[in-house]
Amino acid sequence: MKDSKKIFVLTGAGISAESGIPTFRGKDGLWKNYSATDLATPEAFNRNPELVWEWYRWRQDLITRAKPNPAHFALVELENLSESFLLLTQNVDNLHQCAGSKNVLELHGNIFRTRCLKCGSIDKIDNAVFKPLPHCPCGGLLRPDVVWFGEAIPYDVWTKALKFLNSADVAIICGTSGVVWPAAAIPEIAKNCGVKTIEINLELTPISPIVDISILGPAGKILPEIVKLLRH
Ligand code: BV8
Ligand code: ZN
Repeated sequence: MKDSKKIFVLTGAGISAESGIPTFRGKDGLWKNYSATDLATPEAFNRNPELVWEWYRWRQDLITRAKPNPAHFALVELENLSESFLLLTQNVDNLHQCAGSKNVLELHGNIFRTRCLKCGSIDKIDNAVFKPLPHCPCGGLLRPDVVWFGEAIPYDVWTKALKFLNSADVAIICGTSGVVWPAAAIPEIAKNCGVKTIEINLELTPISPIVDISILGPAGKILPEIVKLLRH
């Protein structure tokens, strides 16, 4: 990384685990025995918007009480140390932005934003009219401004990310299990662009055979160490 000018980073739920945000895998990933793939779908919302909103309100509350951890702050410093830097996150928790990261692209949206099903306006959850479900001033029902399973990811975000990745020197893939698509395609794309790829995860993942280096350990320890080495 020492002589790398252009740094691309992809993060997943694992980078927020040390902030107390449950990841999506294993027992962590269950809420009232529902998995994310059960609730984070347009079908689930049409079937039972109360249940889906109850889940998102629970997560919003949990995230509001959480703080960015040393992994988030290390990426802020890496951005400041880099000539060119882009952070693509699958996380909807806004913790990168809270930590001070600037060049952040949200691939799956943001849990603190809403979208009106009637007029389409995007706004902050705080501006919602709760009757008791969150509604828009136009009277329309609001949904979280996130990408649900079966829904297209934001095209502009994807093309911007791939354009940057195409000429990056290094790609860091941190805290993702590499099972949700199309984000899971990033390591292979990086490899095909001749970009050096580094994975940081507590354990080996389907991404590990693809990347150049897999560093196993908590992101909150590994990323600050990497940045410390780059400072000199
Ligand atoms: C789409 C927002 C089509 C909502 C999310 C190809 C093959 C198979 C399936 C598909 C395919 N193509 C599409 C699909 C379907 C689907 C998909 O991928 N399904 C999976 C489950 C098989 N993909 C979609 O539906 C996508 N849309 O394809 O649309 C289309 C195209 C055009 C037009 C119309 C439609 C949309 C996917 C986005 C879904 N939304 N989130 C919300 O959050 O409420 S996904 C959500 O789950 C997160 O955003 C994140 O992306 C994902 C969880 O994955 P991770 O972040 O990796 O987290 P996970 O818990 O899995 O793993 C954590 C990792 O961290 C672990 O490895 C762990 O070891 C590690 N870790 C833990 N602690 C630490 C750590 N590492 C370091 N330090 C630590 N301390
Ligand atoms: Zn509206």
